[in-house]
Amino acid sequence: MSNVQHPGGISRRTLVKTTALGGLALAAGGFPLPFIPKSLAAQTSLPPSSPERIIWSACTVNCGSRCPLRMHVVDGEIRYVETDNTGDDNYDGLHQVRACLRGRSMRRRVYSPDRLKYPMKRVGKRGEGKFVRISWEEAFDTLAREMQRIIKTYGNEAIYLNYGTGTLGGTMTRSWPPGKTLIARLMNCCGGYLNHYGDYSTAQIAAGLNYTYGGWAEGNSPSDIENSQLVVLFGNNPGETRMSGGGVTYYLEQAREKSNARMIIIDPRYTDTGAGREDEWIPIRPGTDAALVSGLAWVMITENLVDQAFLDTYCVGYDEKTLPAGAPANGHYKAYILGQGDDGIAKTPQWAAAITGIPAARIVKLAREIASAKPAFISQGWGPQRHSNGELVSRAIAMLPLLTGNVGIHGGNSGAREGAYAMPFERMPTLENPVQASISMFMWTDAIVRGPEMTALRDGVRGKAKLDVPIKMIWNYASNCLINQHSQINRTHEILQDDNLCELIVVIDNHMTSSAKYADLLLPDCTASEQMDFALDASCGNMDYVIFADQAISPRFECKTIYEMTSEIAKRLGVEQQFTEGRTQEEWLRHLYEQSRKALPELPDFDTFRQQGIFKKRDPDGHFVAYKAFRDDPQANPLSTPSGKIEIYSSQLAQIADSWTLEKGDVIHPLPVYSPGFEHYDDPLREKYPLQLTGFHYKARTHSTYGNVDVLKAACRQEMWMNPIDATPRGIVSGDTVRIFNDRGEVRIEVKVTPRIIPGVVALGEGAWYDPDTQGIDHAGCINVLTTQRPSPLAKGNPSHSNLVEIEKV
Ligand SMILES: Nc1nc2c(c(=O)[nH]1)N[C@H]1C(S)=C(S)[C@@H](COP(=O)(O)OP(=O)(O)OC[C@H]3O[C@@H](n4cnc5c(=O)[nH]c(N)nc54)[C@H](O)[C@@H]3O)O[C@H]1N2
Ligand SMILES: Nc1nc2c(c(=O)[nH]1)N[C@H]1C(S)=C(S)[C@@H](COP(=O)(O)OP(=O)(O)OC[C@H]3O[C@@H](n4cnc5c(=O)[nH]c(N)nc54)[C@H](O)[C@@H]3O)O[C@H]1N2
Ligand code: SF4
Ligand SMILES: [Mo]
Repeated sequence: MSNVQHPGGISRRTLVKTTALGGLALAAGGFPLPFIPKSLAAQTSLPPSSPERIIWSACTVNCGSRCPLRMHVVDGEIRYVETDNTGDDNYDGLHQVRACLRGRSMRRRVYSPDRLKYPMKRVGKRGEGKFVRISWEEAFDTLAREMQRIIKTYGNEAIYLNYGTGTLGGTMTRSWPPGKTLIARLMNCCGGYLNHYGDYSTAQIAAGLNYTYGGWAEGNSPSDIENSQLVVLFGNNPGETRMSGGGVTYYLEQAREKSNARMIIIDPRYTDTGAGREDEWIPIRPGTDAALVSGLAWVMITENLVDQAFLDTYCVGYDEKTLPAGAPANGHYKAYILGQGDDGIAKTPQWAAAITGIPAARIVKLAREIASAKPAFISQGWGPQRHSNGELVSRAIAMLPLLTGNVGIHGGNSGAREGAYAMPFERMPTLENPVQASISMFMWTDAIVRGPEMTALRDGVRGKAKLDVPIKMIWNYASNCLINQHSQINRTHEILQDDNLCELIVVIDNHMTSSAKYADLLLPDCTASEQMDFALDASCGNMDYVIFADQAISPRFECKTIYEMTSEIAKRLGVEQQFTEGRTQEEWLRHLYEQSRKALPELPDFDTFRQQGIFKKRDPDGHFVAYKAFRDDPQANPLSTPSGKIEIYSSQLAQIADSWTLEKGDVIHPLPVYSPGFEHYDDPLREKYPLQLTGFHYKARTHSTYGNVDVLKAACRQEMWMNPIDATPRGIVSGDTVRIFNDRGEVRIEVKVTPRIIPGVVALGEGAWYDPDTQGIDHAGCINVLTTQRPSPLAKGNPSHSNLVEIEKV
């Protein structure tokens, strides 16, 4: 079954030619027509009294891209939205950064009926969504008073800044990481807050590859694929997750046009990144990539295809020669693969086939293909690591470029996700947090219920041996992680409903989201269209840019900017001068801009930039090559790992494995071994819940943001993917409504029966707007009703893609 063909069997070259810029229905390129209201299409008929102004703005959501929007404003209202029109459309020049259809639908988000209009306070039970309108004065006074009470009663450690990425691309409005937000700046003026580490995106890979490479694992820029012979993507779907004309999907295809690199996609789903452009799709069971890699390694080792000189020079623990002191005999990787280690199992292709669902012959062929293509760009998205065994998976996938010596060279990669060139641009200073303690971003519900029981060695508390107090107040800024985006919604609901536990929840958002319904104080924020900011943070290739996101319209209703809100609260807490330093929002932006110009002298003056809207700069080094300095001279440029080398065997992990208290079944291991994790393909729980449910990031939304835009919902329906082999015996056909359920809850949604998914697995795009009925059954297709709060072993991260469920036709 592993050779499931992609639909149509069209050669990718044909498709690439006909679909510039990624060629996706929702990708960049011109597609504005259906979204211009009919009455506005004829701009030429505007009365002379209301001249049209075109204002540069931006889409600042967390999609990994970042796009400029040009707002056409008439009579103080956005009439329609266009995107970058600067420069030429030359890939080798300062190419255009074209927004996807989400960004182009921004008008519908700004003018949505879901917009929060006034400050409100809760009146019903928490989570019921019953509020009354209050004045801003009352909101600020209450907030300041309650915050002081909580600090006095419990200390600053009881105040938590929840994860929220709704506007992480802003400078003043930046909502993540927590320590870089205006909320953090405010809290740091008043004694600090409980911080978090890690993120829902990359918890497991960041923790895992930290032990391999030391720190965040870098990747070559995707533009460097023009030097590659082969591209191997493990659970990496830039066609859907890096969608704009400035994003990875554009680089990937343009660079492959130059190098003619083959592309192999390893994913349980046939993704839009493939869509005819790939050379092969290899479907794999979720959570089993480490087994596939082990099988590939067995072939490479036994057929003498490994780059022994690279492993000897740059790595620790491949074989006995470089095994660190203190490691057990035969504790090295080669012994593990050949069956000479602890478990005594040879990781043959047959062994791997039984676990992954990929035929042994295909594994042998793939090993030879990868080993013989020099150089090869081997990368992983973040789907494979968003699992219960994700730390091990991420390290295992990184073994392939190590075994083949592809790290630190042009056309190669580290096995991590693609990297990018980044300009030095100044960000808002947020001061120091006096509170040392931090928790994994995934563990906040536990910190509400049992904070003082949470320790470093069991729950991953950092900065301290244990927490002293539970979370008593939450700032939830630009976040739907109170409910929608956090795992196990029914459990979270129970915890939040009890306002004796967490005593104050402040939500600052644009829309009445499911998280907003859990606010005690609900504060309406301006959108990017209603204020001035700079937009940054695109994960792209070898061209970086910054966008002047100007104010296009005045704030809607009574909305205020986050800077105004935090300044007003600072005033009430007696720290206004320290917080504002006497500057308005525009004065801060002018100040930061002048500082940025010192590092980037080619930046035009502020007013020219404002007119020009976007400033782009190409990487002066051509392409970013991860770990190039280390490869060129490992003595002069050691890594930040304890050995200074790439650690295949990590003594630090061996020590953690010995000292941490772990749940039954949790594995932390010094080597990148295969361990199935929990809720896996071979779990005894499959008797009850036989199907693996995996999530994915969906083109219809950025998480939940844009999830209320009608035209996007219509264009890309929320539906559960299911293979005919699983659907037929259940009497299910496309378009049926199905129950997806496990012990944690139930979701009802339409099904799409398709060979684009491996049998035994169903998939649901994450981020749909949670819509429970009176029995708690969700009717929107919100996957977090079904996901678990159990954290992954090392990162204490979200295993969002590891779930077992059963499906029935309604
Ligand atoms: N099951 C499952 N769950 C997941 C994931 C998964 O793969 N599967 N993915 C996880 C990942 S990787 C992430 S990053 C998180 C993302 O989770 P979140 O960071 O919560 O992202 P969004 O859902 O986009 O919600 C952002 C919120 O910001 C609001 N917002 C947008 N713009 C603005 C603004 O200008 N001002 C203010 N104040 N608010 C604004 C939106 O209305 C929305 O409520 O979800 C995680 N949850
Ligand atoms: N349109 C859109 N773009 C986005 C986002 C969004 O919500 N919408 N979110 C943004 C954010 S914050 C993030 S963190 C990134 C997320 O980027 P990723 O984490 O890379 O995205 P996912 O869709 O979760 O996973 C990528 C692929 O991995 C596959 N996969 C799942 N499990 C496995 C496995 O065990 N093995 C293998 N080989 N593949 C597996 C999935 O089917 C999917 O196709 O995307 C960003 N871009
Ligand atoms: S959602 Fe992402 S790709 Fe789409 S317009 Fe916004 S920043 Fe660009
Ligand atoms: Mo993310």
